[in-house]
Amino acid sequence: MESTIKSTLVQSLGESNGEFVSGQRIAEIMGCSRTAVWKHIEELRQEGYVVEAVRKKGYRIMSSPDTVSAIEIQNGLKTKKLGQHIIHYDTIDSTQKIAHQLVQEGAPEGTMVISEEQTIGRGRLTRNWYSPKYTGIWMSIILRPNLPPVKAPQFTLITAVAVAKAITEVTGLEAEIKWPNDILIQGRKVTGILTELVAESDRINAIIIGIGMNVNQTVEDFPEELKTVATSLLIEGNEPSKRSELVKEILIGLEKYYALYMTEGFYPIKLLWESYSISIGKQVIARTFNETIEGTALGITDDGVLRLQDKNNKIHKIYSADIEMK
Ligand code: BT5
Repeated sequence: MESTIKSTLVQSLGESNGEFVSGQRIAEIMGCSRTAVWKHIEELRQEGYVVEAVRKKGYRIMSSPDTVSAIEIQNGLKTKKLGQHIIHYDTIDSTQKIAHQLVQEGAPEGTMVISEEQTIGRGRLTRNWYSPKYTGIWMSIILRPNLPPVKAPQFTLITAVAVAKAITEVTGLEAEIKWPNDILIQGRKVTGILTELVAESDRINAIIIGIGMNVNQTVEDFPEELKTVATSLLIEGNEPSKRSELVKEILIGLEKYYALYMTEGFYPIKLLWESYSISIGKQVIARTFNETIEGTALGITDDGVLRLQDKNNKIHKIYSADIEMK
């Protein structure tokens, strides 16, 4: 079915909040005949929607398929920019890679790429990100803040707050942030964030925020090497979650915190971030590009840099590292 027709149909049914909508009413909204409405409803059913049809009452959606299509995400999405333009794939190598191409083509702020599966999902440096089909959220969002490039790492922390909050809102689970880019539940990684910068010498052209979230995987779904370090919302909460709901919450939160950051600076984000942080006050090992430092994580600076105190009381500023909790 053509996506605009489908989108209007899903929306007109969705807005009635579970009430029936008459075939006549849908036909008026869509500007087509009642027979055409019936045909489109049949097509929706073939795509996994459960639609109840009752004579003289009309139609209502009983359940939607768990996809992260643009239609599912944009249905009822109340953001101004983020997610207003979505490119959805069934399978792709990496949403991050596509987002880079879109940046070069001049894609507007808020453009988002999302895929049901990634075949070459990537983490930081040259690491892989395991992104199996239909069970997680693999998405990249393009932002175009008018800021100097040094500010880019703060976007990982802004995103972390939005993601941790979205998890709690949708599932009730308590998510914690491990500096800089991990979201953990019960000490295991449920989400990774990858912030990439496209910049000219003194100004950001675009920031591409990649978010990988494990949602409906079981323990058996993870490869051996991830079984003890990774987790999913299903494993932690014993209930499947609707991925599109989570994406909506992430977009709403990210738009809100991004606006807050652009008007008031990093300080209010820092306070929120600290309320979710697991590393502060703990003994950690930080592996940076060229050294390994052990010490106490004191907190983050007003720029989002980690402050680490070693056993000789020397305070180190860590801009980028992998953190191991002791
Ligand atoms: C990250 O890297 O945590 C950033 C992950 C970003 C993934 C998103 S998905 C959408 C977008 N498109 C992409 O291609 N990427 C982004 P890092 O901190 O380097 O962590 C990578 C490490 O996490 C790996 O070396 C594994 O040990 C582990 N890992 C891999 N897949 C995982 C998964 N699904 N869940 C938990 N841990 C995983």
